[in-house]
Amino acid sequence: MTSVDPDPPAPPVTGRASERLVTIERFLAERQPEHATGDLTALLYDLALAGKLIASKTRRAGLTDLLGRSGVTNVQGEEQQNLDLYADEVIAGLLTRGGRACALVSEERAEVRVVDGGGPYVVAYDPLDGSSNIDANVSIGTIFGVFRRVSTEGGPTPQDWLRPGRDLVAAGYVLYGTSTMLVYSAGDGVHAFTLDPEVGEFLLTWSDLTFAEDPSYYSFNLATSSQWDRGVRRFIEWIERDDTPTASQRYIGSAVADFHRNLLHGGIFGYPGTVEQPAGKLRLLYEAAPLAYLAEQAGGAGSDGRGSLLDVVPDDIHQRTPVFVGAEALVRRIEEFVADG
Ligand code: FBP
Repeated sequence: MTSVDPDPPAPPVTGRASERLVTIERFLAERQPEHATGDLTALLYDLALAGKLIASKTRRAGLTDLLGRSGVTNVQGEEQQNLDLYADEVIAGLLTRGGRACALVSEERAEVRVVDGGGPYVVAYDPLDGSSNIDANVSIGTIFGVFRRVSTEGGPTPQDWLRPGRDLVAAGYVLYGTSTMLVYSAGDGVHAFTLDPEVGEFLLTWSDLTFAEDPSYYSFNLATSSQWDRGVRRFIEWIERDDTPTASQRYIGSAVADFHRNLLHGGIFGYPGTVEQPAGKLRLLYEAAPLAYLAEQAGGAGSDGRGSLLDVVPDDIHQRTPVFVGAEALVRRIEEFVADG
């Protein structure tokens, strides 16, 4: 029997390490397609600035009254953390004043926020993903997805935000961890920037990130596995066998952080449906679809167990979905096991 190293050294990151000092502003401007109006670039700047502001608060949360619960319950039935509300306010404020967004979909708001006189984009976002980890000082993040408005007359309508992930023009996240990183794609690969707190700039760390072929990690909350689809349980049995890819189990409980580690070192993150919650926990529009978009841009895949998450058209802005995102071979393997039932 081969002995499995429980803590293998992380393989090198599959992406081009930046040899030059490049700010996100410069990178976005250099990568802007010829026909671009600059609106998307400006909107991504606003999201980067929101990330800097939220990072400055999360870093000092224990020194301020921002830790803890707000006593208010959101549309998901979850008690909102003070930092959830702060992050939502910062993002909504910047995107409303920025003039590039016509509608905002937020995990923390029951309804869509329509921006008078807004621009051509709809932004769906989770202001702070992994809220249950805030007080424990574990990595959390902001997730966002950007759609181009399709309606032409009057104000934006549900046809502008009840969209499949396939229609995204950009997606990304800001990870508040050992360092603050912004990872995004606008349809031309996945790129990562690190916030240099001394100069207050997001500087390019890796461009064109892709999922490593050999997976190092699988990330599932196994505590609910007894309630999962038989196919998903068989996948876990398969990946834990000695004669299958050597992957270690790692689960942070912040989807953005679990996704990020697996993007850098190869692996899969999954949040299956259960008997009690067949649609799972994660939300399609502002958690699952943006992560699936990034996964596909990085040569991986995103699935609900039966097909691509990017082809699911939501009926509701807070619709939930089972989620499996990561290296393509592993996502396909899950789909096969689920199909076998
Ligand atoms: P929010 O914190 O944005 O509500 O996100 C949900 C989430 O925290 C994910 O980030 C994470 O993957 C999952 O829930 C953890 O759930 P559980 O505690 O059931 O494993």
